[in-house]
Amino acid sequence: MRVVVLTGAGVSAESGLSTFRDADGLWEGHDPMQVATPEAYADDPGLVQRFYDERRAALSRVEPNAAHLALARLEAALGDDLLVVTQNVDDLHERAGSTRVHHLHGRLRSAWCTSCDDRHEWDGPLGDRPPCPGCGARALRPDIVWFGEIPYGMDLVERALWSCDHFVSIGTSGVVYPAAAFVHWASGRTLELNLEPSMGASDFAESRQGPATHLVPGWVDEVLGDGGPNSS
Ligand code: BJW
Repeated sequence: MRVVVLTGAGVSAESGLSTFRDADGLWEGHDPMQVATPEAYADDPGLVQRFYDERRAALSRVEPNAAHLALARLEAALGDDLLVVTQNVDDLHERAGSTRVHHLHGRLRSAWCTSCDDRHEWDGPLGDRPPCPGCGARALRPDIVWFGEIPYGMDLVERALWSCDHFVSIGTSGVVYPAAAFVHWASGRTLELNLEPSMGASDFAESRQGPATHLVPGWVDEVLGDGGPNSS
């Protein structure tokens, strides 16, 4: 049984990380959607770096929740037959124990040097323009996919979707492409788990509403008890 799980900001909300489009989604009076573009970075790199420096620092103050842990439990049972594709730039899936995680929109704890094109694991701020550990240029930017940029690893994601038996979308509003289209590319049964019906809820074979910390452990129990590798 091959399973592809897509996660969005809602899966990390109960860990204390803000979503993008819910009521508290503003930052210093700026809409995050206006900050997450290459044009915004070119206009005011300091502002954009502060936005991501603050979010990178916040990672050390939060912990994975029951939804992240349930997905790690699913990987322990399914192994290579599970792929978690996350739009999130946090590291809560990994800290919960998941290893088969693909970050479609990049990672906060990675810095990309626009001079030498290398990427480096990064925990501190970038706003003070530290030199690239590889080439020394002061050209490090957040390793984040902004609007108008190409998401990472689309080949891998497409292949996984075309051959999956189950596609489950968790905690995403379904307004940002290409992730919003994955439900149409998935070959298997489709299920949405979200606090409220997303924009594309009617495209899924089934849609369940509630907090991720409740819905995801329940769904994992179902998969492992019915048709999972432990069932006869
Ligand atoms: C809970 C919960 C709880 C809350 N439990 N649930 C016109 C038409 C179509 C497309 C386009 C268009 N114009 C431009 C485009 C393309 C554009 C796009 O989609 N724009 C739309 C706004 C229309 N997309 C792009 O530019 C992408 N690139 C691209 O398309 O390249 C072309 C290409 C594609 C493929 C192959 C080859 C070429 C890039 C998109 C980059 C997105 N980047 C961001 C910011 C960077 C990351 C960061 O800073 O963190 O990524 S935007 C932001 O939105 C972030 C997120 O990953 C992404 C999705 O948000 P998400 O996760 O869904 O969060 P929310 O807040 O929207 O929703 C949270 C949900 O959780 C809600 O539904 C809540 O109800 C729920 N929830 N608590 C369960 N406890």
